[in-house]
Amino acid sequence: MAGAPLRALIEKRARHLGFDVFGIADASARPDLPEKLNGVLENNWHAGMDWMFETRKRRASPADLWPGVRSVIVLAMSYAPGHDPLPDLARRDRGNISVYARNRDYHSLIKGRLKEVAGLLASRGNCQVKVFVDTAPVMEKPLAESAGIGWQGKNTVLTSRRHGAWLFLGEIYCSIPLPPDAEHARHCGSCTACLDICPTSAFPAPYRLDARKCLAYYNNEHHGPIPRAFRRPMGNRIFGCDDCLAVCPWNKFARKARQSRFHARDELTLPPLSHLLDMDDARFRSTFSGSPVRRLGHARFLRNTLICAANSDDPGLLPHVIPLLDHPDPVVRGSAVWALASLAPPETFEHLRQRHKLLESDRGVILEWAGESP
Ligand code: B12
Ligand code: SF4
Ligand code: SF4
Repeated sequence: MAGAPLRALIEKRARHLGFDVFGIADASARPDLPEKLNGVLENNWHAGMDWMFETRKRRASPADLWPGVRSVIVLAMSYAPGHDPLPDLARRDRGNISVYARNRDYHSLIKGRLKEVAGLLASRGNCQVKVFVDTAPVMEKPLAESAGIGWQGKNTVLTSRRHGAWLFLGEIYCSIPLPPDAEHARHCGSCTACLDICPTSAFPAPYRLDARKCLAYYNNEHHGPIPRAFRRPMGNRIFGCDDCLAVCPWNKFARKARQSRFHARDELTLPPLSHLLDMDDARFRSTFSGSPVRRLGHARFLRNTLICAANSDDPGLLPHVIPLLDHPDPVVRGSAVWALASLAPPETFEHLRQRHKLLESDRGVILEWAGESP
């Protein structure tokens, strides 16, 4: 089987498996990507994500990743929340987990189903296939644009007229030519809502993002202390950031995600910061089992939660912060000092600083965190 009948067969199976959008791009559809990716790397907009530099050649060109590829099938699932998440930012005593991480990790769900579609394609099309979701060196958004699934908005996110900004992407690379879709036109017009709302001005220009200024980079990808300039803007975002997605006017056409595994779990919807600070490693692992938050690890999770505690301006959190001054990880201890300095009156802060031996032994780290020169 080949051509249009093969395409119709795999599209039908994909939709049956819960994919909301399906499109095909020719593997050579984006000769512009090497130059664009190099431009991003030369400007250091990839921040500490060195893997983007290391894999740049095969990332920007499907044929460099796999010389046998002829077509790229892009599939997407909606994770639309069915409500506006922006008001959640005002709940300063709560931890705000971005919409995509409030339930199951999408990687395993999407990958399993992509493999099923790919298996059918391989057997009926008598071809070779490879499947990718997120972590492979593939530029998923521009390929999705070429496959007619949507367009990259000014926030760089793949946006759809039907599903707004709330789509997870996955791809099947395949070794035979399949009838491609037309590239999707851009529908941002004169709108600049996503650029205007960004709390850290992370867009150097429309359609370009400087990850060195993006909160989703700091609270998700970054290791080490959160740089001081980004602590206040982090607000209550303990994981990810949705502002530049949530504000997009195209979301008004999005229906709540069909996949119940992407619907927010109650415990992951604005949990109290006090509960999160009290979690030990075992409790952290069981609460976030299966969620992308678990990939952070307990120490980085505490780091983020302490920064949000500092931003809560609620001294009632101090009893939950103080035990973390003795945490074995210096980044957690430093974040606890930052929270303490923000929440405690100066005399309490001074008293604790003198009492805690760890504060002395980590003097350099701690003073830097507390806002003084070591
Ligand atoms: C690295 C990464 C990040 C980084 C960098 C984000 C970024 N915009 O690149 C960080 C950690 C910040 C991040 C955050 C998020 N991410 Co992310 N991330 C990725 C990842 C792994 C790679 C993306 C990539 O290649 N970036 C490199 C840049 C160079 O790619 P690009 O944005 O397409 O580059 C374009 C522009 O630079 C532009 N450009 C460059 N030069 C020029 C010049 C001119 C003249 C013009 C016009 C344009 C232009 O053109 C390039 C090509 O189109 C992908 C998965 C994947 N393998 O693709 C997920 C992915 C992009 N992330 C995803 C998600 C869900 C998010 C978050 C929403 C999570 C959250 N809520 O916190 C945020 C969104 C933040 C945002 N505004 O982008 C989804 C997005 C789905 C979608 N609908 O688009 C993806 C596709 C994962 C998936 N499989 O679903 N992410
Ligand atoms: S995810 Fe948040 S911080 Fe990052 S670009 Fe969008 S609005 Fe700005
Ligand atoms: S908010 Fe406006 S500019 Fe940004 S992606 Fe949506 S339509 Fe485009």
